[in-house]
Amino acid sequence: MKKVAFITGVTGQDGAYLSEFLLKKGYEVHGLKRRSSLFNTDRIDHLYQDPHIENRNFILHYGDMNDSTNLTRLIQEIQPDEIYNLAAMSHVQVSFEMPEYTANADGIGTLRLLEAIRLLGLENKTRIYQASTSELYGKVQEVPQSETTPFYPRSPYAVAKMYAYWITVNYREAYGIYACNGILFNHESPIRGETFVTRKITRATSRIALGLQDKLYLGNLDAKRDWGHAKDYVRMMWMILQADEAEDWVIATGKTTTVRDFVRLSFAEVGVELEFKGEGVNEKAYVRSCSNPEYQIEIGKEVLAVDPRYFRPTEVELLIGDASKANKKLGWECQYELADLVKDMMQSDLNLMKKDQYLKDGNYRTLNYYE
Ligand code: NDP
Ligand code: GDR
Repeated sequence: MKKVAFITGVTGQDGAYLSEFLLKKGYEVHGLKRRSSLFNTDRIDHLYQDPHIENRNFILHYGDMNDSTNLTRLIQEIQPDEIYNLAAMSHVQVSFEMPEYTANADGIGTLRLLEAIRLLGLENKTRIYQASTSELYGKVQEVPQSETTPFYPRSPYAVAKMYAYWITVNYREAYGIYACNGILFNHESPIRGETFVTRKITRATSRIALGLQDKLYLGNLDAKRDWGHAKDYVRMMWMILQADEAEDWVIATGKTTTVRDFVRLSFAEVGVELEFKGEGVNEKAYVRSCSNPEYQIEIGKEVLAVDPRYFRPTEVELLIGDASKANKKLGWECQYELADLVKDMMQSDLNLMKKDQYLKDGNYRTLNYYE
């Protein structure tokens, strides 16, 4: 019998990789997508199956985390063996602008799924994975951060995710539901949303190298993150739901890097060495040398400046995870190093931006949205 999975947030970075992963394992995959005025399925278009064919194994349903009746009806129809709750308003800075929406979708949204499992009497059938986050650790209490490190959330996003974390634990303890939190540290990829810092950097580096953009503006360059590759992390989501017992797990690489060093690594991929000068809001980066003749970037050119609009009201300065529990008990290990991740993202963005260069050369309009 093939297993049936229901993925909320199927159109996001992790939803797309997880769908691929589960389809390869022979699952029937159902995904929740939001109605939008334009197609929003870019990341999963290669998996799309015409609704007119029979025996599809990848099926999309309209819905929203803020709509309990919709979620309950879908779970009743799909009767999933596994639910992966990946849907969220996932941008930390945006959550300061949309705190109530974030609380509803990211916090109460999780409750809606757990309640649906209970109302439908699926406690013994349906396992659920909750996309928890290293943002729960927020203000540094201890490093590296593990399953026993106390939480101190520092944004409306993290506070909403904290509710989701505990309601998942509570439904496991109260009703015996197989419900787990994966406390995942930052994970990136070529399909990472364009406004997260890594993708913003690899896109801008590619555009600057190709002469499509002058400068990159960033916020806090000192923030340190434990960055892994999303492909490694979705494998772990599945492993978490296959374990004998429902538990909570930290997933991380155990290494941390500043935003500034991520910029350095990205520019190095196009043969550019940068020199950083100044401090705080006055910090800038200039091209010291350029060894790749394919990219004609002027020596001394200013390619990065700090813009305080990207500072957060409360910041998470340092994240570094201790995934030894998952390493030991589940045998999980990352296959990608940070250098592989940067290379993968840069190669993909250079290819994408070459399309823009082609359009620009032909006097066609290109997207100039750098947020
Ligand atoms: P993305 O932002 O790429 O994807 C989020 C998904 O949630 C999208 O499919 C989005 O739909 C959907 N979504 C947002 N709001 C709603 C809503 N109200 N109802 C239904 N769907 C909604 O996130 P990632 O793939 O990077 O992350 C997946 C999950 O893991 C998120 O919950 C995130 O908070 C969490 N997480 C991510 C980490 C990371 O480093 N990537 C680390 C730790 C946790 P649409 O495409 O229409 O916008
Ligand atoms: P984060 O990711 O907040 O860790 O949340 P993001 O890439 O947005 O920020 C990482 C760090 O970079 C600093 N930064 C900037 N960030 C953005 N987005 N844009 C900038 O211009 C910029 N300049 C500096 C930030 O201040 C921050 O310190 C991600 C999301 O995927 C969450 O959903 C997830 O839960 C956590 O990772 C783990």
